[in-house]
Amino acid sequence: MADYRLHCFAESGNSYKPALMLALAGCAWEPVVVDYFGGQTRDPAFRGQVNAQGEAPVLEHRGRTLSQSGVILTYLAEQTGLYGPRTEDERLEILRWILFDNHKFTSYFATLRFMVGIQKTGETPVTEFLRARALGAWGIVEAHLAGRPFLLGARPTIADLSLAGYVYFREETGIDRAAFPAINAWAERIAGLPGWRAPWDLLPPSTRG
Ligand SMILES: N[C@@H](CCC(=O)N[C@@H](CS)C(=O)NCC(=O)O)C(=O)O
Repeated sequence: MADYRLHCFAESGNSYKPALMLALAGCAWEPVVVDYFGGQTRDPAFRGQVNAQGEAPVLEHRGRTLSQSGVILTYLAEQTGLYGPRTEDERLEILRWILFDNHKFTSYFATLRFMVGIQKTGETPVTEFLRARALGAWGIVEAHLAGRPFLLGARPTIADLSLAGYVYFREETGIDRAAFPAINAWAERIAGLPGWRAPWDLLPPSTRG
């Protein structure tokens, strides 16, 4: 049996974050598909037995059950000794970027992608609001990455794996990705790391109900 079990699904960039870490670290792991589109995250059984917060990803390891991709990435960095901080300043800088990612960089973009690219809602005041917020967050990351190869500088960390969760998806969002050359170059650098695989090659898809 694999050492790590990850409750996840391929359309979920938040699931991709720890899956990518497991792949890059060469860990023995197995996916447990979450049937998100079938409503599993809203099922009381899932909330009671897997994650009371009603979300993927969830990691099981040696009797521990962890949720929140930032927590899981932190745990995996500690377990593997890879992609983690080497100093207290780096620990705080990684935390800073992971919080920014969860609040703004991932969350606005992921919700916009879900509405426009997956649910096909068409343009609404909500999608206009989300796009403006996503563009603001992407602009901040673009400016930061214009001066360095990875978020903390010369080497990749779990902060990069967190922010990279959604950048490989190409569903329609109404955002011109060519306007973000530093983010695109950074995504290519991450894709060049040994063991890298795209989300759809790493994770099982949820069914579409
Ligand atoms: N901050 C969380 C976000 C997790 C999240 O939003 N997961 C989505 C899939 S990408 C989910 O399971 N949503 C369930 C729902 O809203 O019912 C993390 O980083 O793990």
